[in-house]
Amino acid sequence: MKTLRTLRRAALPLLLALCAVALSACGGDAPSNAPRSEVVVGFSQLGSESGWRIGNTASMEKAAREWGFGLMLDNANQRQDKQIAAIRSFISYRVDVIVFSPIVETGWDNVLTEAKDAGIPVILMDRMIESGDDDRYTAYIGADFLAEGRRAGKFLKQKADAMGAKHMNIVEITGTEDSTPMRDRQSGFMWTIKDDDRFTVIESVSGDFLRSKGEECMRYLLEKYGPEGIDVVYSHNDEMTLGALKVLEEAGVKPARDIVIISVDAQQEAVDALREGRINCIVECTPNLGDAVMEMVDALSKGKQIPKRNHPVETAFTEFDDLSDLAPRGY
Ligand code: GZL
Repeated sequence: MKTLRTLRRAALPLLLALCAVALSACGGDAPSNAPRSEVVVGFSQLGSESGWRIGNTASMEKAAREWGFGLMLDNANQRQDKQIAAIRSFISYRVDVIVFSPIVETGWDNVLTEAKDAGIPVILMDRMIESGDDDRYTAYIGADFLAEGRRAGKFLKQKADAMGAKHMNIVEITGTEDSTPMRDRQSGFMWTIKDDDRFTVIESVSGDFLRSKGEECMRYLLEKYGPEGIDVVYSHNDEMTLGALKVLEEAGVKPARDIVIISVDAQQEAVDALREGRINCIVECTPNLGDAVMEMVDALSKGKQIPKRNHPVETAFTEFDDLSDLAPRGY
C-alpha cells in the first residue's frame, strides 16, 4: 500500500504548482524555475498589516526560492483561527517543517500538540507563544523585543538630558494586545525609565500595529490632553507612528520638535521621516528573517540540531546619528 508520505511526494508537484498559481494569482512572486526539492515548508503568515510584515513575507519567499524549497504560504489576515486552520492543513499535507508567526501568544496548545504528534518540527518566527510545554516547537527566531523596548527608553533618557527636561508626559501607542512585540516593547521601555522621576506615562492605548488605528489613537490622545499635555509619543511600530504624525501635523503640531516621537521597525517611509526631522528615534526591527529560517529548515531536514532561541542583530537610528550611509531599507 502506498504510504501517506509516498502519496504526498507524488502529489507534491501538483500541490506546489497550485501554490505557485495561488501565489501568482495573488500577485505573489511565485517561484518560477527554482529546482524542486523534497523539502516543503508550510508557512502561516499572520497578515499584511504593515510594511514590516510585507517585507517579512517577501524575505521568506525569496529565501525559499534561493534554497530551492517548496513554500506553502497562507496569509491569515490577522485571524488566529485562520492560522490554526492553515497549520492543520500543513499537517495533513505532511510538510517537512511548519513555520508560523503567532499573532498572539496564547491559544496554540492543541494545534502544536497535533504537529508534535505528527512528527513535524515547528519554527516560531517573529513572535513567541506563551507555552509551558515548550518542546512542541523546535526553535524561535525573531527580535529580542525587551531589548528593543530598552533601546527606546535609553534614547528617551538621552533626549531628556539633551533638552534639560525636568519632566515629560509620555503617551504610548501599543501594538496588538497579547502579542510578544507589544508585551516586551512595553516592558523593556517601562523597565528602563521606571526609576527616572522625569517621566510619567499618562496613558497607553492599543493601535494594533495599524496606521489607521495609530491615527485614531493620536486623535483621541490629542483631544484628551492637548498638545501641551503630551511631551513624548512612544509608538510600537512605524505604521502607527506615521498615522500619528498625520494627525499631529493636521493639528499644527511639529512632531519631533514640539513632541518627541519614538518609533519601532525602521521601514523606509519612517526612516525618511527621521531624516526630515519628523521622528526623533526609530528602534530597528528587521523583517529579513527568511534566509536564517531556511538555514534552520535545511539543518532540520538533515537531522541536525538547531539552537532554541535565535535573535538577529538590531540597533536604533536616532537624530543624534549620521544617517548618510544608511542603506535603503527594502521594506
Ligand atoms: C515585530 C512584528 C511587528 C512589527 C509590526 O517583529 O511582529 O508586527 O513591529 C508588525 O510592524 O505588524
